[in-house]
Amino acid sequence: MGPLVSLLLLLLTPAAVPAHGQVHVQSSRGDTGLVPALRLRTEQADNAAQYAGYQVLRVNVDNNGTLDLLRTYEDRPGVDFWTPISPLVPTVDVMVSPDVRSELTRRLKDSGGSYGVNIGNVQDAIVHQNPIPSPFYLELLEGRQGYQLTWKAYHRLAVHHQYMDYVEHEYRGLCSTFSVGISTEGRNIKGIRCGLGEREIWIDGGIHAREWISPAVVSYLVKDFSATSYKEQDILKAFTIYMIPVLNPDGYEYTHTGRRMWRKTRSRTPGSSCVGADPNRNFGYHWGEAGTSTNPCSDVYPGSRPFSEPETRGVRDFLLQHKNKMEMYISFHSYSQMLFVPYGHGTERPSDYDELLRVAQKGAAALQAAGGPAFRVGQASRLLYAASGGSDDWAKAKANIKYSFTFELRDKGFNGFLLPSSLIEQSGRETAAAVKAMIRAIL
Ligand code: 0X9
Ligand code: ZN
Repeated sequence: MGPLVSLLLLLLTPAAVPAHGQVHVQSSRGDTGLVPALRLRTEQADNAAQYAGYQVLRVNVDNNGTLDLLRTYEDRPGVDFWTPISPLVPTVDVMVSPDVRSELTRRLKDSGGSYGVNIGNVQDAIVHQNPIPSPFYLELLEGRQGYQLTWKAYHRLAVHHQYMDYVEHEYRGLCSTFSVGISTEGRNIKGIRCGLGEREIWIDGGIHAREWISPAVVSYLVKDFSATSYKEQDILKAFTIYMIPVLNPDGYEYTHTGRRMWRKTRSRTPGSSCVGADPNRNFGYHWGEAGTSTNPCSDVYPGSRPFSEPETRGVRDFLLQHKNKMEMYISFHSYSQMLFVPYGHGTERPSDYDELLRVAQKGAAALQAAGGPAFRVGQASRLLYAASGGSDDWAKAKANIKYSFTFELRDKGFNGFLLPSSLIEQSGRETAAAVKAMIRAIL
């Protein structure tokens, strides 16, 4: 088959593509019988099976009684809050085991509370999020030179790293790889810089392990600033853009092979059997205040001290070295469809808040103009909840980066962290439009 024919077929094939460099043969265990036409990755099927019978509920919190009731479920086994218990929002999304589900729904009914079901079958949703493509498409990808990354599937860390190596090789003189260190479990915290300019911009994804759309979208930005860089010459002449798709590589790999809903790093805490710290609570500005828990088992445990995690130390050291050149910091999370402006630890605002808001609003407008949904713009502490020790606040207050933002990407909870891989491409397209509009707003 000639390369042109292959390319044409690639473009025409609607199926998703593999999450690995090598092809995974369908396992008999992967054949659940529930979804006969679907092919599963072995590790994905094992991972999903842990969530058998789990549901994601959307609880209405229009009264304080319900908020208090939900608080009694914090840090309980079989309970995972997907959105924070906050008086600022009308609903809370919570994933529950079958046991907790019966208890919680009964108590809600008894107390006059109400809820809906966002995801009726979490196991199924995990399986459907990232299907293996057809054998025909796999064969085509096998024959592809250079890299296996696509924007039709969620990929493992090695595939993200392979893509950056490919971009460095293919766009020599424009892009080159870099590292901000090694994770707790020994993985490279790898990034790629593209651009020829003196001025600098930082973009990171995958701080939170389970928010898979984030690394996928950052790798889409890498593509935009390399493969189609001719369209972005104004940006790339003025700026060098540093991009790290997977800032928490240990957590990210664990979501593929261990627990799909893992959020934190994978560091060991002395004196506790619980693992990991929330990297977005671990930065050294207002560390350990609002929105954190001293319980090492909590998903918002900020670590034993500021910058206890090698992943956050890597960002700190790099950004401090670039203090005088770095002008914009953007961190990608999911989900909620919001774009945050500092500060998030509390409701105080920086003196240049209006200017930051102007740039963020340009981003949200461009995102919508590119066919995306509406994103709310404002402070996390006013739109969602106050949370301290975040990377965005630290970048603004301590690393002196004027324009600091956090995106909460798609969706609004219909799929939550289990956003289907078929939505990666559109998310990438609309988010890239937002980022480029924000950069052009400060050109
Ligand atoms: O809580 C977080 O870290 C972010 N939301 S998420 O659901 N992805 O976990 C929001 C962080 C906003 N920034 C600050 N609070 N500083
Ligand atoms: Zn997050």
